[in-house]
Amino acid sequence: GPTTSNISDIFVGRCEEHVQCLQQDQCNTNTTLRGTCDQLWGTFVDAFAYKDPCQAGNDDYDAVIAAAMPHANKDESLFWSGLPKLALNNGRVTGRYTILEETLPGYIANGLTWCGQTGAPGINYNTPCPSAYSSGCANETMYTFWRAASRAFARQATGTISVALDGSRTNPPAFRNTSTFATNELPNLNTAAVTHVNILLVYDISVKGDNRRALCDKGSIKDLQTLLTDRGFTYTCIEGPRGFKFLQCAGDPDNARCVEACSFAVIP
Ligand code: NFD
Repeated sequence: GPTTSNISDIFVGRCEEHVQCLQQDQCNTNTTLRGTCDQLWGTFVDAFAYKDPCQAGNDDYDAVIAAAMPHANKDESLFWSGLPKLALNNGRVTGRYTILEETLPGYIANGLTWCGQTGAPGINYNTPCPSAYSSGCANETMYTFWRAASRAFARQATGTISVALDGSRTNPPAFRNTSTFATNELPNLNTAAVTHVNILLVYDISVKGDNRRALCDKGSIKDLQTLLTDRGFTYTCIEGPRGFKFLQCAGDPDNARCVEACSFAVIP
């Protein structure tokens, strides 16, 4: 669609929510705002207004990210790839993990649509913003923002990091080497600060039949492990981490896979 209506109100409001810690369950991350939320909106507009939305510069959002650095505590950074529908995207439910969408820049921007136009008023509120997947739009402005945010999120990660992948998909495979995770996050991990990588292969309980399509020692996950080893990281890999199964089961408690998981509670 076009730029989200009332985006300036939403942007500043979400920024204030994060900085003032108004969403109580979401106050697990340090906020990192330099200046005010109104100033951050101004910096954000400067990054894309009056510009062709398909010709963003790679560094157009660097000032935005510098003013609102993503932050996660040691051992709590969680990257995800291919999982927006598996209970992960809004981050409220991930407890001891922090995803980009819970940090200041990710919280503000998640789910918003925006793009510029060369003519006044500089922001396109009327016609659909172009997709980064469309031809000639490799430098699409929103995706440029997410790349910048993802780079910064990866650079600040310390200790054990985790990556959650969709273990139930085959095409693309669970680890897609063209994903933001592969191209912007993995290469920006600080090899001196990150000690270990925890791969979480999440299986989708809504898939009929065998949902364990990816395994730790096979296919794309082996490729990922090779990349990690080459960069000097040790790793572990978990097939079907329980927390992510319970998250899905909370939303679909009668699913046969969930009933099974709780059978230990039946007293004979
Ligand atoms: P994904 P990922 N062009 O599930 N992140 O590894 C355009 F336009 O495949 C967060 O790529 O995982 N959009 C958000 C794309 C967006 C493209 C991007 C592309 N070539 C990255 N590829 C967000 N919250 O919106 C992917 N997308 C879009 C961070 C598409 O909307 C996350 O914190 C898709 O639903 C995570 O650590 C979404 O990006 C990692 O990068 C995710 O694609 C996930 O990127």
